[in-house]
Amino acid sequence: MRKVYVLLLAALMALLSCLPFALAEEQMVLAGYDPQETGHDWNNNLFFDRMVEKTGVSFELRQFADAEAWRLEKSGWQADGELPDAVFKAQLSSQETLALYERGVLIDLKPYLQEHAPAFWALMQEHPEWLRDITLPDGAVAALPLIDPLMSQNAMWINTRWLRALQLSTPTTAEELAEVLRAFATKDPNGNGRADEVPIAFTGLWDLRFLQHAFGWISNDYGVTVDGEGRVRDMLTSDENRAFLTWLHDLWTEGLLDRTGFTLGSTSRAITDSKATPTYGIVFGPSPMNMLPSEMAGDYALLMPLTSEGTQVYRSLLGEVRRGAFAVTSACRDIPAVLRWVDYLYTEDGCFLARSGLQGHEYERLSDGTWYWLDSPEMVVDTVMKDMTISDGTIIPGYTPVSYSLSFEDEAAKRVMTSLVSLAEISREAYPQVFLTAAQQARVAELWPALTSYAENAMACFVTGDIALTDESWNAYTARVRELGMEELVDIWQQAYDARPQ
Ligand SMILES: [Ca+2]
Repeated sequence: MRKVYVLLLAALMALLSCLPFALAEEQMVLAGYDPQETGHDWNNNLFFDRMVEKTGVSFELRQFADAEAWRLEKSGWQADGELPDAVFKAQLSSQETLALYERGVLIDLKPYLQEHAPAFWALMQEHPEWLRDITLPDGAVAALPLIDPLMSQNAMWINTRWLRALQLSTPTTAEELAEVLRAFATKDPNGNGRADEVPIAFTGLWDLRFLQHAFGWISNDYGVTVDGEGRVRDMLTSDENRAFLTWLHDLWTEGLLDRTGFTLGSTSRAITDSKATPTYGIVFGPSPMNMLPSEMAGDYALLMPLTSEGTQVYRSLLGEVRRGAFAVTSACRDIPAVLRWVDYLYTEDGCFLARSGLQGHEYERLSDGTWYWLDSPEMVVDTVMKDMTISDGTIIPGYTPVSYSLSFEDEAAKRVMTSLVSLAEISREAYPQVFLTAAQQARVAELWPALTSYAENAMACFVTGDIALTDESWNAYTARVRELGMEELVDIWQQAYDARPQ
């Protein structure tokens, strides 16, 4: 009898010990896209284990490593179908966010944020403009972003060694810039006895557009800007643009702009040989290191935006908010838990955990806040970025405080970051991030390709002089741009702008 009892007890114990496994099967599902190239394998990446320790929330992880498979997965989601509880590294376009929210797949997180995502909510209170960027026209918040005040920027980097060699001061206006470029072109600042200097290296109108600021205005890649009264303006056909293109043509005629600027891509322009003679006066990019070997890059300093009639402005390439990084579905079994998990990434500790791993394991911090990797650079690339951190590849939800970027021990990186902080203070988006309706999106997709292809080509021809810029040619250009639908596009951008929450 006693033996039977023991057996029963053993069976009961076995049953009980199975319980955690049974519960484990009920784990919430976190799905997302992290491409193969990052080397991330979510089920073997320490980030997720450490997040369990920090937040007490664990997930069954469902990683998609193929972009097309992930896109198809998202497009197939229906409110009554099988859904993950939440999506991380979601790479949701604004159209996907809106469509999934409208079909009831993504839920409005707004009512939960204050209570269940206090770190995120505090940031939104401090920066209402960030909240506005992620808020749908009906007031809902369907996806959480990455917030990084030092988002990738297209800055101007000027060769300070040349400035010193020619005893020139840093230019502060368009006129002074032209003077400096002339000196670069004619006075052999690299000292090799040849006129091989390229005063401004650039790639297409895309780079040159960043010089519009020298005349007190900026525009986005759709050729529009928002004025002080909230009116969207077509800058492609504006008098300002005509004056700007005329100025560029003068620079071109004087040989101050890279002759290959309209024909070669940026990779073929980059100097990779550290022993090469420096030939570039000004380069564009997020850092001089994109175009120059590190030995040379140290000579290049950020050229602060030029001033025009007292106005100093610069176009922010991406703003401070990258949308669509995280969302919660209508199938979510525990919204507060999911938000507690993601909220950790909006704290400084969470930023470090996602990007640098764990203090004492992957990185260490000095008392002044400076942090450094404990492993060699090779180890960081080969192992830490793959297996201990998650920020590589698709954007993560979270907040990257400026202090994080500024406190990395590398001197060259610190110099670049410090410069970018000053630039960020002056920069703003020419047109904010909006949510277009499906109909608006379709119309833009219909009109824009032909319009931009025509306009970019015509403007490049005005710069090079292949088309002389006269009243007649300008009128023909503006007429064609309007004919291709610019006014309708401006209306769409205006409607989308007006639909933003106040
Ligand atoms: Ca030279």
